[in-house]
Amino acid sequence: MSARCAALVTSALLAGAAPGILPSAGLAHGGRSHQSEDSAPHRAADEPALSSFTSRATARDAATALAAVAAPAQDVGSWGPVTAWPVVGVHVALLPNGKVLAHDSVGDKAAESYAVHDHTRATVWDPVTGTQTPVDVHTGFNVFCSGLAHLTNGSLFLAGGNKDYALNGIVQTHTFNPATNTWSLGPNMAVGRWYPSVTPLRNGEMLITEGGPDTPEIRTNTGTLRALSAAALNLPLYPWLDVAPDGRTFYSGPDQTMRSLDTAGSGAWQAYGQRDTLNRSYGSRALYDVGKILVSGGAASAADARVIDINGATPTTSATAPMAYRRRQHNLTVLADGTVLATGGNSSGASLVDLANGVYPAEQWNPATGQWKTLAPMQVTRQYHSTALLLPDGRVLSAGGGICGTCDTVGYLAKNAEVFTPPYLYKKDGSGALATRPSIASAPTAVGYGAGFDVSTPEAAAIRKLALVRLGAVTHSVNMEQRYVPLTFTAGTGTLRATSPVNANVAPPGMYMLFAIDANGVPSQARMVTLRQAPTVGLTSPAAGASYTAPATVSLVATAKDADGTVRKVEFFRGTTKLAEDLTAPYTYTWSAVPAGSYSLTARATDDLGATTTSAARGITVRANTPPATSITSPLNGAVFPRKADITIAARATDADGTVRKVEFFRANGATKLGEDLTAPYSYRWYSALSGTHQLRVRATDNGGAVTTSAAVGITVRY
Ligand SMILES: [Cu+2]
Repeated sequence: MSARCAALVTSALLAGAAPGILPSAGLAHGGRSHQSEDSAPHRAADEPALSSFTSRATARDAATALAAVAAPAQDVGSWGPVTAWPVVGVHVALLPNGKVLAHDSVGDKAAESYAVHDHTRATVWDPVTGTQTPVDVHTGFNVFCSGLAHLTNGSLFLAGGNKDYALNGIVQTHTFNPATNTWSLGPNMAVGRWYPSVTPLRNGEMLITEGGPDTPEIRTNTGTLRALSAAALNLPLYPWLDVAPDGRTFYSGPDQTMRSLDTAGSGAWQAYGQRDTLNRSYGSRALYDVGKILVSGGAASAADARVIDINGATPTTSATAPMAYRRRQHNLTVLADGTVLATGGNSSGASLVDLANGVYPAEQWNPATGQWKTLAPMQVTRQYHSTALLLPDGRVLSAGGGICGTCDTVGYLAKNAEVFTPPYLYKKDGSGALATRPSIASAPTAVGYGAGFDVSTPEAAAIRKLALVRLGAVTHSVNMEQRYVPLTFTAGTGTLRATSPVNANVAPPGMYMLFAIDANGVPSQARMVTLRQAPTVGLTSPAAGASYTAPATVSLVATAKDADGTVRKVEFFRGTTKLAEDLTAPYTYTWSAVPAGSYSLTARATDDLGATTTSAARGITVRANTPPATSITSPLNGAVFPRKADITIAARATDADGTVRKVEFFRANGATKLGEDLTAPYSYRWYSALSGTHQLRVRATDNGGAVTTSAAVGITVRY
């Protein structure tokens, strides 16, 4: 298990402002002293005091930073107002509807301060209207310090959380459904996790790593969990993991050794060389292009940044310019144009928070030049438990900070957020006005891999770049899934013909923002697009070209699989007419009483994201059935027998297009059955025949079930 519990590290550095304003429970945390703090009851009235203390203690630094980066918004961007939030943005995730899910803990103070952890404060923030909708977790658990990432359908999957004041992890998994704003519990993990990472995989599965237990677990596409029992490995908390172009999951930090994890079967790790010499604890990373990762900062507030290229057989690293500011506890965020934004952090190397050494200016890294550019400064210092998230309008949410022992000690609480408008959204004419954005008039809501698709935009001729950006899910300086995927395209009139990512290694299945960027570098509003693999389906029965005799019974059997999800149903068709559907494997249907004809049979599979695939057709022939011919050969019509005679009735029966299955013998003109014979020669011996006159008949049945009744033969048995 990893070196644990950074939240317990105390590195209190009081800012210059009056310490008398500090809230009451500002005791330093150390070792096992939580109980003593628990005895000091938490007062809700402290909360605004904590927030306002933070603002006042840092106001002068923020103002100094603002004065130092005085340039027009077209060059350095701008920050919106600081708005109070109902929760601290410790964990934030973009939802498919463009809103943001945020959650923190049971209260504003360090988790060690609360004896009971039976719920979580959570909110859905609408960046368009600014409204907050409470969506607290009431499953009985605190998902503070969980890992979180998007399922392929856009729901959030959370692993672990905070069990108690001793900061033990929980075994629970949760899912947040953004369509209903509801939480549900998933299966329990083998061991509790606190500070785990969740990584969406190429096949729609979710990888859960660390947070205590060293054995990774996988959430399968049916929602169950399995352990990667051969891949136990001690990694730092909140490890940095991303699916690489080779399909494995690449580990880029925060410690130095680079690794790849094959998540198939019971799992297997491969270790490579060192990324660099820094243990980038509370640094940050961003996958800003296919197989390319930027890492920056961390350790003792390093300025150093590196690029890792994981496109080849072994990863290669290269230096890139250092940030202008040393940072730890900052966030890296890929922007709509593929540049990377660094926000927040501290410059002193303080483990969690240092109010006197917050880094206020944002910086933007350009992958084309490898250079950072200093941008406008934020207004609230955002350090431990702060987050940043790219929004569908190309702006960046910057939220949170606080909720830790050291935070309480130094008076740090940032229960608020501010939104950064990057330079690319401003006109370049010095007017300070927002640029006219290109627009995406329409785009498909879902596309497969390596497929062409059309994006309609009135500005088609001006579009220079088209890209998918995966919805972010961020906590503790770790965006668990951000990924920038440029798309190739050709411009037509009002339309861009784009090609989707070649495979799920380049862009794991799930939801992405589609941005179009024009010649001025201005991004459109994003459209949400789901990448998904269609299911595969085939008919295994009937055999191709099989022939039947009418009325036929045809057994249809299909196999169906979905590489990045689950099969929801298989439908069976004759031509365009649906025969039936089966929701569960094995997928079967028995088609009965099929009349003569030629039929083209197909099966159509639908997966959990609504993608469908129709199988290759199988042709069958059902031939009309010629009925058998039959007649009584003996006795002859008009024959007369003595009383109680034993009479042998013999019949001939043939079938031109098959075989005779049976011949039945009757008297009373077919009303009374005497007996039957299954094999030729067909006969029946009628012992002690009844006195009187009889009309004898036989009835032949063939292999297709067709029946022919013979002409009657009249006989007399004397009294
Ligand atoms: Cu935490």
